Amino acid sequence: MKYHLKYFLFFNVILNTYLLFPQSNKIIDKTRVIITSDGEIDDECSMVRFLLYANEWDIEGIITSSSQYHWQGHKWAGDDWIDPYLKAYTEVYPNLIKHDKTYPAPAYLKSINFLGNVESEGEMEKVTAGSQHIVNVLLDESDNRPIWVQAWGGTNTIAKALKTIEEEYPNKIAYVANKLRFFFIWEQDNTYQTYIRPHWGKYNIQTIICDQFWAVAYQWDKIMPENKISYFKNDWMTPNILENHGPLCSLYEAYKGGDDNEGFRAENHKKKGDFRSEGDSPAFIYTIPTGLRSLESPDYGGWGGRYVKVRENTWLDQVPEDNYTYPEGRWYTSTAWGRQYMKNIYPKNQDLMNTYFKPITRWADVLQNDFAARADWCVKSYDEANHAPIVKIKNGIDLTAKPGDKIKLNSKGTYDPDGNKLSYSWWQFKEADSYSGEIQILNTNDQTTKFVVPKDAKKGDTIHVICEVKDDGTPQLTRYQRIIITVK
Ligand SMILES: [Ca+2]
Ligand SMILES: [Ca+2]
Ligand SMILES: [Ca+2]
Repeated sequence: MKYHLKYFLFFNVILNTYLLFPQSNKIIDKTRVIITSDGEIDDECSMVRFLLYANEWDIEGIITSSSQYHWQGHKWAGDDWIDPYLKAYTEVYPNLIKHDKTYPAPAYLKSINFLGNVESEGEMEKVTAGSQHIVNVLLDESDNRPIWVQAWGGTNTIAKALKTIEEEYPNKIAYVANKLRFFFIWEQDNTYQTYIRPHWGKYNIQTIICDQFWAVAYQWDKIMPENKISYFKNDWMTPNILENHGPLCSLYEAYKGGDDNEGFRAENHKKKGDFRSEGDSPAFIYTIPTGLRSLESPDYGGWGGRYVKVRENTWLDQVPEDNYTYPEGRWYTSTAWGRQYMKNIYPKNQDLMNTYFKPITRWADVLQNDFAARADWCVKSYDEANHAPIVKIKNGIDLTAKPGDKIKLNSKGTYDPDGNKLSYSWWQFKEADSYSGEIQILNTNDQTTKFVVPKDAKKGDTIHVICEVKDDGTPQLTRYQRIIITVK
């Protein structure tokens, strides 16, 4: 049965791809990503997790950049810091493809790994292999799909690529802008403000600048709620990730204990083997397909957080204070709300802190279990490991309805590739929908559910309902389908 489902799914993907895009030989439904990273120790942790999810995207570039914290010669991990991670990926790749044949070949990942602008903070004068690769990908008109360009460090290499396009291919600017989606972990240098925003701002590029990443950065132990913190402790990290999961997970730089960690505030209650930091991971976690449809709008919310529009097409973290004024310029260590809170206000007003980081912490247990499953994929056979449920909704996922209408939702057809028993939970994503009230969902733990569109819902209001499905495998895995009902 397991194999039937696997091959059924595989052929379905091939068939759908062929039917929808017969001119292409690519698997079309993957999200395209380029990552740029400054090689900080927590980028190294993020790199392990990123590579475990390499099957989820068309990875178009892995580029080393600088930042206000790191550049060549200054707290620098080395121009080739990624090499050991790609080497370890090469070693676990034969096992990873037992779980998904679409993991990219190691040689391919090496071929798109380049050194970008790294000589100093914010350097964007020189054409580098990294900046030029980004130029080439963005100008390639054989693939017009959007591309999520992520800054795990400074935005300078991205800025240099855009400057090259502006200067040498001015007639392609609009074409390139139309493909671009930005996800920055802070503005870790000044180049977004000094170059990208003034020169490319008018093209309305969707730009997420994230501060809520602090939930999974160095201060996770202050921010994670009590019921989720165990997933970041040695007792969980060591057996699930650090030990007996192959050479890639062995590279994961967990907290070593003592004061040997540059840039890390050693605290007595952190133990050897504890999670250290993955401040940049939200940039790619946001693009993992989970059924939450987070790529459709930054305010939908998903594993990588939830963001609100503060100007033009720029999305920042939702600050839980009335009359808060976002800074006009950079959103970074000196201005971002979460950083300021952790520095100046913590441990006071923790209800505000909990609200601010909830868009990430709410998923933290699920996210860690998913990570553990991927770690298993490095060493276990298909039958020994767990794989996430596939959630299907029979009624469609974009519905329209009038106030007073009865909505029935049916998730029959949802299945687990391992044949695990599934449990269901239907809930309203109140933060994400524009309807201000609450709907009464019936049979919240059945495969089918129903509710009435409230009488006070206005034309144009949206109601977001999540069908959340958990398997009973080890570790337990969760997937979703978001259904959006628009009131007519
Ligand atoms: Ca970084
Ligand atoms: Ca499963
Ligand atoms: Ca709402």
